[in-house]
Amino acid sequence: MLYEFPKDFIWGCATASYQIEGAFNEDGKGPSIWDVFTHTPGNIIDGSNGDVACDHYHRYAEDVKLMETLNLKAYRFSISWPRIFPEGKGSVNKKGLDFYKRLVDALNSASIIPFATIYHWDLPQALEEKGGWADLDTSKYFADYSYVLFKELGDSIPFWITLNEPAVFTYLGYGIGVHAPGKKDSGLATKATYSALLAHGLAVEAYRSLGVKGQIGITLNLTPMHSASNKEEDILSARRMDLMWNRWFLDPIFKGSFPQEFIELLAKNGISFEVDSEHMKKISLKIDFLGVNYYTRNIVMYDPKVPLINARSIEPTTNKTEMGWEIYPEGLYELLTSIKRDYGNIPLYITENGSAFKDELIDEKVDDPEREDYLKRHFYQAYRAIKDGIDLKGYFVWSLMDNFEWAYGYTKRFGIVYVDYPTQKRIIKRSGYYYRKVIEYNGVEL
Ligand code: IFM
Repeated sequence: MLYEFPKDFIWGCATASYQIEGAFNEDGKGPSIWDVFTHTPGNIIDGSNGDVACDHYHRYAEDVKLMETLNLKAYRFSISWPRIFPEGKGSVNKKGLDFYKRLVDALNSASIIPFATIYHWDLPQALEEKGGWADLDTSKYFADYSYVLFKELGDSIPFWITLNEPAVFTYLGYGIGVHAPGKKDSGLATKATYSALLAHGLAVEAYRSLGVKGQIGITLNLTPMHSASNKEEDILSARRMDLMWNRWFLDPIFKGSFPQEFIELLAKNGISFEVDSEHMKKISLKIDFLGVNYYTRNIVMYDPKVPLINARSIEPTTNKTEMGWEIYPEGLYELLTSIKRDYGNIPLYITENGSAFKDELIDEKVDDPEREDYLKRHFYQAYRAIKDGIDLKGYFVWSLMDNFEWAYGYTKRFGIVYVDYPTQKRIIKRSGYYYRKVIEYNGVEL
């Protein structure tokens, strides 16, 4: 049976600048925190970096053709801040801006709707040296950078996403140090969450001030947190995990306040957290949509050894992807319906969903039934949510093509297109052909 999606449903794929572009030091681009982090031995599992990645900077035209072959209606990409402002602020690097103009022109000519993410983790290193996201000034520089993008590209890009997954780049980058800039300090991480949210708000304000025709939102990685048992300590642990990863970001944006319960937990752990009411007004400025990145749920248990939240997620032993993440499609339905219940019927886009599996190139083909199955089951849950009145408007598969998976380097492949890195050849996987059919039928067959 074919489960059909609404007529104007937007099917797309997503990528991010550092993960695919390469050309890390070309045409005046300045270094980003990821250039510095990957060039420091020991940070990336396979010792690799994004210097070349998928060489998309030089191959974007070929990649847009690939998107046409896949029938994509939209493409979500990110803009590299240090390509536009090599030092993070100051004067614009015209050559960097021109790259995105060429890309967006190619997309528009192919009738593929551009969704631009302003920040997907590649902070200019020069700003990190001034304190990075732990410094409030970064929010202001981000707003200035966004303003330039809206002015230069606002007419040709109808959808803007301020930040991708602020929880990940702040907690992993400043709290536990497994992402750039590699800092390990919960206090700094908390400050970084605040400046990141303020940056988002200031960018929304800049967008509205220009009166450009289009929409603006933010992308959050949201994870249903399930308690490992009925024991009170596990239930409370799951609650703290939810507060830290989900509500710490949703509440300020949609309710105009940070969860008091978590502020108290921070205080008990010696982390002070000051909130300025003027900032809160900016952070909670109305947005046009929420981008949701969904990959899995977490099953959470009490663990006194984990600082601050005394909670950890249990690693699944079966039914998981190469990332070790449980395959749990029902969580997508649960998440979408809980957003409506707790925050209202906000227009939503799934801005990322996908999976890493061991792919093998055999006779120029990649047979990846697990990824096809993963996608199919998640599409069905999205369908259910729409049927139940959720205002879900689009779905972006992560990722268009295999790419640099942060601390995992090139060891994990998320693409529906295989990238043969030595030759840079793109080969559409079985899941890519499957997705093309889903788009053609505007529905999922089960
Ligand atoms: O590759 C990342 C992406 O950059 C952000 N969201 C999760 C993906 C898979 O880990």
